[in-house]
Amino acid sequence: MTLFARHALSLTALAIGTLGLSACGNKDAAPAAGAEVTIKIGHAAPLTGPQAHLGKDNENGAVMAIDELNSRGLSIGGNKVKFVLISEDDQADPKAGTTVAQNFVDKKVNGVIGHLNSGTTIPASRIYADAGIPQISGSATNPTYTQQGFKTAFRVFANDVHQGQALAQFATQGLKAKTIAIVDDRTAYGQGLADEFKKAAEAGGAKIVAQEFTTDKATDFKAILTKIKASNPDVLFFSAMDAQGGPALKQARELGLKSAFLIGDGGCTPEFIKLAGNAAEGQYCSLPGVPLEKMPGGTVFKDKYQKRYNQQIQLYAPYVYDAVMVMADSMQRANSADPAKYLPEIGKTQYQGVTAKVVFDAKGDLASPAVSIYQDKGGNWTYVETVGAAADTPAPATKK
Ligand code: ABU
Repeated sequence: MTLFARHALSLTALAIGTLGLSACGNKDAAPAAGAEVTIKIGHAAPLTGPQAHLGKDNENGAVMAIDELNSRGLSIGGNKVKFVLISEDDQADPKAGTTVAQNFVDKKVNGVIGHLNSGTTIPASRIYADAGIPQISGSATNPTYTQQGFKTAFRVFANDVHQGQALAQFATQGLKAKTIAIVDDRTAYGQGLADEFKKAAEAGGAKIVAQEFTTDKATDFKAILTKIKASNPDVLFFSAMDAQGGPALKQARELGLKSAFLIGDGGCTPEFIKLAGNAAEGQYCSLPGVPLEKMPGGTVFKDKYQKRYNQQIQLYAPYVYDAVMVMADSMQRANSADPAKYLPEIGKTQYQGVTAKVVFDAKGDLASPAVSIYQDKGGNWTYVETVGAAADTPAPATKK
């Protein structure tokens, strides 16, 4: 039993009693020809705490993919396969993330989807790399994740070099900001994105007039916002998740801070607008990729998601869905779910996903990432523009 809540996942995880079995009751034995084989996919995200709504959204995307794969009745390596999702709560905590990762290794999962946060994804990635287990994140954006030289690390989402540049370009050219204040939450995501944004904003001619720090647990931002108000910046870039960004924007307006408010993907959610209330009107966020409506399978996915879960997509569900599909596609091309056999196929991926055509560069990042900017209009994030190309068909560059 782990320290973390295990989430039994409707139809998909009901086979959890067979998770240690390669096939039909023979633990770790080679499956008999024609036997059904279980393929274990680990999924990690915060399923409790202030980011639980995002973790659940990721999990929902993974469950949809797993159920769809199972409905296809696939055979791999001559055996009928059943995909099972093992979803664990890493609490968005780096230490808990490594415990979850070790747990997945001990369970001999065939691959891992996640983690959600850069702060958990990066330390966990070393554990997966050491164990040779492929990992695809649909949401972690800190560039370090794919810069460590691990053959096992991939993501189906633009990283924060691209996102920081897109945000800075929008601030300096779109909003014509000359003075900018930055707040970050000191997580791998918040700090990393703030660093990339700052570099690009300064290169674009803006002056950073204030820089303050918070945490991913904070709820009261009035002290740092009061300091920022004194410098009266054109733009406040708040590099944190929605649980902090929404209340911070609300408090900024209560204090009379009038700067345009800009937040990255962690705040580009319906939850942010709910938390910020009327203060969100007219403010901006960025999100890797193109709007759901412009994605190849976005509208169909959105309808299926809303029908199944009776709620809006929060953020990353379509990317996590694609991450599972890319992993399964690689297994099919390798004709094996053995990590050592299908890992080389991931780097050669040319998969037409819901979100984009997924093609990786030599590091395991998307070869041709895009980032879009949105503005809250009437309580909805409304598309403004896309910076960068949506992935088309560049030549795949396999990890060496
Ligand atoms: N990309 C924002 C949320 C996940 C992360 O920590 O990277």
